[in-house]
Amino acid sequence: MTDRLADELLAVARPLAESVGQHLVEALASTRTIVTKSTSTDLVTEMDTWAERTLVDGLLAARPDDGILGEEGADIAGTSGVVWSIDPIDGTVNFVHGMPGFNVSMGARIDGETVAAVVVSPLHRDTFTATLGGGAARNDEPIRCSELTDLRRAVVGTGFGYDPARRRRQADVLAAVIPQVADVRRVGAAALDLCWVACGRLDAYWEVGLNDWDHAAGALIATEAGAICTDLDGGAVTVAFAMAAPPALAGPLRSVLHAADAAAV
Ligand code: LIP
Repeated sequence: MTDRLADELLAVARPLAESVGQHLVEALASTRTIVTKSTSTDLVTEMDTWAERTLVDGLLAARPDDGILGEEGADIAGTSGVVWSIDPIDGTVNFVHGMPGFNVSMGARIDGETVAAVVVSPLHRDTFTATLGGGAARNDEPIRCSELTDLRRAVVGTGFGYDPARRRRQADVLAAVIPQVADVRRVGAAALDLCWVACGRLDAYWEVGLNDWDHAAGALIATEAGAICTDLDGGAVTVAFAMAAPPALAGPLRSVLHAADAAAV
């Protein structure tokens, strides 16, 4: 993989994500069809499907041989060796409620490793980008994660899945963690949680049960901003467990989450 290829991939994805993000803002006030997916709280709107189709069409127009995996069903194998993992609206519940935090997330992988990433949060006017080894940026300004060293002063993000039984267990973990940190935030969009760790708005983040498209782009952005992104045992982020923290907080947070049996939810 050349740096040039990662830059080219980002140059394809960024305008697509920014243009879709702008359309989502314009669609916020209009009536929309809302249906449910895995559970009654897992929502999908006609804008999720429109956004995914627009991103897929744009990617295939620029790079017809790439593979694409998308939250709303895109599943194209491709032949180029580049596979995109896209979430057309990460944080659909935020979108439905007209709250900031919904975002467009696109990560390009080669041999399973994300090499280029963009996350656009249009209501915050934020475009987060990264390329592997090339650093991370917010609106073209380089970003770094928090320099905090004391977990007790950390504002930590987390999220909840859509399955009610899992949510109950996640609430138990939250109850164990919250006395040991400064505060907790539930942004409602995993890609943005990771980007907020990248730029220091959040000191750290953890979540169980993400999908690939939730973390494909954000984990590269956080890593390139200096954060440690791992599963609970220090391995690669997976759909089973994701955490992101500055180097000084990663160990202490991992210990707290281990003690709370956070991976078992
Ligand atoms: C959502 C995440 C959210 C997480 C949910 C879900 P969606 O993505 O970003 O933070 O807690 O489980 O995965 O469904 O809005 O694209």
